[in-house]
Amino acid sequence: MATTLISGGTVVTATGRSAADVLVDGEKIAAVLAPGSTLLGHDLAGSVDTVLDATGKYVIPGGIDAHTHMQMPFGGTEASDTFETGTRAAAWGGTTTIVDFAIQRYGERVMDGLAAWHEKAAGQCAVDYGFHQIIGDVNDDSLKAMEALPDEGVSSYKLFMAYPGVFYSDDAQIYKAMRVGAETGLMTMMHAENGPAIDAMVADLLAQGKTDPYYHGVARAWQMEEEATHRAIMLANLTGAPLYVVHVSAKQAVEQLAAARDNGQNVFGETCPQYLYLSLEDQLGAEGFEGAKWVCSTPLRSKHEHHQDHMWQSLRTNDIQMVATDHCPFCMKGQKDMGVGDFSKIPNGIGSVEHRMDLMYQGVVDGKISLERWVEITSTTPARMFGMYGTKGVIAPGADADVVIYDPNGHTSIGVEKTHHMNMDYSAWEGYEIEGHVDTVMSRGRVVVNNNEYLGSKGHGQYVRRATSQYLV
Ligand code: DUC
Ligand code: ZN
Ligand code: ZN
Repeated sequence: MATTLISGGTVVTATGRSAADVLVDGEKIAAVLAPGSTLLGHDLAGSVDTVLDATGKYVIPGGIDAHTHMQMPFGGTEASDTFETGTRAAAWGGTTTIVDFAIQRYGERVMDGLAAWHEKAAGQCAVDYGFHQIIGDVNDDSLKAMEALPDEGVSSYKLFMAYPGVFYSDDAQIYKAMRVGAETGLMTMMHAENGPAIDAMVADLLAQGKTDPYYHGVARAWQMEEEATHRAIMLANLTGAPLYVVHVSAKQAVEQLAAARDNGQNVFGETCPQYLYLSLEDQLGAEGFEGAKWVCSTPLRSKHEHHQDHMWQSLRTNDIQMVATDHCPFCMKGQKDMGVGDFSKIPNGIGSVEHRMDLMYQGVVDGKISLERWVEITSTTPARMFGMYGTKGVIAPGADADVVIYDPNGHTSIGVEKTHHMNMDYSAWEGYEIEGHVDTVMSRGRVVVNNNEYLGSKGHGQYVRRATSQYLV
């Protein structure tokens, strides 16, 4: 087994930072040592196969993006990143594990959906991957199948309160699924927006001739998110299901989660970089059809209502526990442009899997979060939340050697022609300048990115069988 010493860096974990060398043996971290340690009297650096110099840099556990949709069929098309291109872009950005969503569509069986997603991903991925299970048709058969998900290494499932006629579950279905989820030890993930009311408002806006991308944000008002979040919390309270609300964007939804947590309920919230940096006015309201680039759901919120500042604050105070991307990219040409003249036909989603670690590191530079919190919300909490901790999410002996060397003195310019490796014809983050740089990325002991060179390969990434969430009580 090849050995590597990552020497001279500052190891940063969710709980602190220290000068330390990291010894990697094969696919695993073998030791975290005082700088310059010796092995049986020998200089360690002289005894290993490879030395990676991390002097002046941070050594962190690889990022975990717990919310992606590679090649997801959606909105009359399919997300433009495949498992191959999307995980390669993830690697470029210091993300060494993704958790994607296997889909059971209406009329299909759950395990057939899961098998189909295994088929799409197997042999394609550059970094490791796991699956959550979308239950798009809650019925007796799918409720039974949910009980078997832990045996498949799937410890979480997702329901939608939005998208009637596609993935939508009504309250009775949510209640039934949550009961099974609670008994089975699954984390219930929820897309919390009031879909039927949104669809009625979309029809009203279109009838008034309001067809621009901006109106996507108007129709999916914060009230729609707050109401659904509250309803999900109440149903979780009733059934005893632990609840994880995905892509939280409205400060009122955060307040619902915070109140429930203060009340002792086991609920959690995830946000995404777009809800921290971007807004209804500046992006969705861009000239002409440009706003389509940022059509995603939940939508970008008004900067005048200060949702973005509140979201950063919620990350600091742990009212929101982690950051994923909801990576669901579509190209402008041939995909987003299906919605010219009708915003409701624009495929929902933006791509960020490559930039999450950088965008959140900029939050450290800007004084919004601490260095340790950066690691916690991008790697350690996702690992704990979704049953991977110990193997992933930490720099410690026995963990997978998923390691990123991050240079705080480096620089990253984001743009479709610059650092972009996602399969998209635009960047939602065009022009963003990051005061830091992903220098080296190791995935299970193999260097997959080094000094702006890709060294990984399709098929290196393995399926991660996930255990029960550490946040279940
Ligand atoms: N929201 C998106 O923007 N895209 C995929 C699905 C979702 O809920
Ligand atoms: Zn969603
Ligand atoms: Zn999603």
